[in-house]
Amino acid sequence: MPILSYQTAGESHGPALLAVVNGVPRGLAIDEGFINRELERRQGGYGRGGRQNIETDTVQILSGVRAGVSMGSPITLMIANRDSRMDDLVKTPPISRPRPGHADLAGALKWLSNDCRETLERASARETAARVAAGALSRLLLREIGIEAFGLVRSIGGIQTNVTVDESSWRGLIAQRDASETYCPEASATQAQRDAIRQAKIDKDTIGGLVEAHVFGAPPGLGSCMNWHEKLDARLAYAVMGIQAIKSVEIGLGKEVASRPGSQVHDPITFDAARTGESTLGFVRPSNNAGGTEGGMTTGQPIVVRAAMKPIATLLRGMPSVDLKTKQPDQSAYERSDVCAVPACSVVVENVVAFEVARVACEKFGGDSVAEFVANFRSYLHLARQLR
Ligand code: EPS
Repeated sequence: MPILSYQTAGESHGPALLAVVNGVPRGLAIDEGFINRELERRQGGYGRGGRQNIETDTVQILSGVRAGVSMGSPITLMIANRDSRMDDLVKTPPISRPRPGHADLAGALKWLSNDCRETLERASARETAARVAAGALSRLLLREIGIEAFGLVRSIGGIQTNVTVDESSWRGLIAQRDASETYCPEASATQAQRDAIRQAKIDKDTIGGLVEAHVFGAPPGLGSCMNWHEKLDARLAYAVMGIQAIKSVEIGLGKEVASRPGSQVHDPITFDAARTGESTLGFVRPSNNAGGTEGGMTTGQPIVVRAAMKPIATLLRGMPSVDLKTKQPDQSAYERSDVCAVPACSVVVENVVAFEVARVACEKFGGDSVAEFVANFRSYLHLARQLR
C-alpha cells in the first residue's frame, strides 16, 4: 500500500498544471466543489496581478476516481492554463536581465543559459495551484477522521492582527477571513494592509508578510520521534519552506522560544476525565506554545505553523541587475506580476500543511479503503483512552 504522496508538473505558461496524488485509500467521495473553492481562494486577495483575471482555476480529474469516488489508484488532478503560450517565443521572449530574489540568475547559471525564461516558467508560484488542489484533496480524507485546517494572513508589510485563533474561535473567524480582501480576520487590520499594498503599487514596489495555518482535531501520536525524517514538525517545515518565496517557518511560539525561560515555554500537562472525548484524550494543556508537536509527534493540541513570505521579486521599478548577454549593468526585467500575494500564500500554506498531516495520518492508520482507515483511527483512540 503506497504512502500518501504527490508530485506536481507544469509551467506558468504551459498548457496545464498537474498533481499526481498517490496513496489515497479507496472509497473517498471527491468533492470537486471544495477543491475548486480552494483554487478560487488561491487566485484571490488584494494585490494580485493581471494573470488572475485571465484564469479561472478549475480542477479536472484524469485518473483514480470512478463516479466521484476514489479507487485507490493514483489520482491525477489537472488545472488548465488559459494563458498558455510557452511555445510562442514572441509572446514569452527570452529574459536576460535576472530579477534579484527570483530563481532567474541561479537557474540560468545552473542550466548554462543566458535566458532566464525556462527557469522562471517552472519556478513561478503558478505551480502552487497544483499543490493547493492536492492539499484540498487530502483534506477530504482528513475530514473522515474529524481533522480540519484553517489558514489566515497574520501580517502584511508589518501590519499585524493580534486575533486569537484556537479551537473555540476558528470557525467563527472563517466568515471574517473570507470577507477580508487580505484574508485577515480583522476589519481594521485588513484596511491598513490594503492601504500598504496600494502604497507599494504606487511606489512600483512589492510587499510580503506572515501567514499561518492551524490544524484542529489531530489526535496525539501522528509523526514519530524514532527517526529525524519522520518528525512531523520537520516535515511541515520542509513542505512549507518548499513554497515559493517562503524565507522562514515557525511552529507554535517559533523563534520566541529563544528568549523565554523553560517555565514560560513548555505547556503544563493536566488531565480532565470529562474531556477524554476530545482529540487531546483528556490531557488538557493550558497553553499551546509547542504548536501541537512535541518530539516530532502531534500532542492532540492544534498544530500551528507560521511562515514568512518575502515580497514578490518582480518589481515594476526594477532592481539593479546585470544583462547576462553583455555583463553590463541594467535594471531587472519586468513582466506582469503581483504587488502582493500574501493572501494567496496563506491558502497554499493551509493546504500544504494539511497534506503533511494527512500523510502522517495515513502512516499511522493505513488502510486500503477509507472504511479501514477510519476503523483503525477509532481503534487507536479506543486503546489510548483505556491506558492505565
Ligand atoms: C501566478 C501567476 C503568475 C504570477 C505569479 C504567480 O502569472 P504571470 O507570471 O503570468 O503573471 O502572477 O508568479 C510569481 C509571482 C512569480 O514570481 O513567479 C499564480 O497563478 O499564482
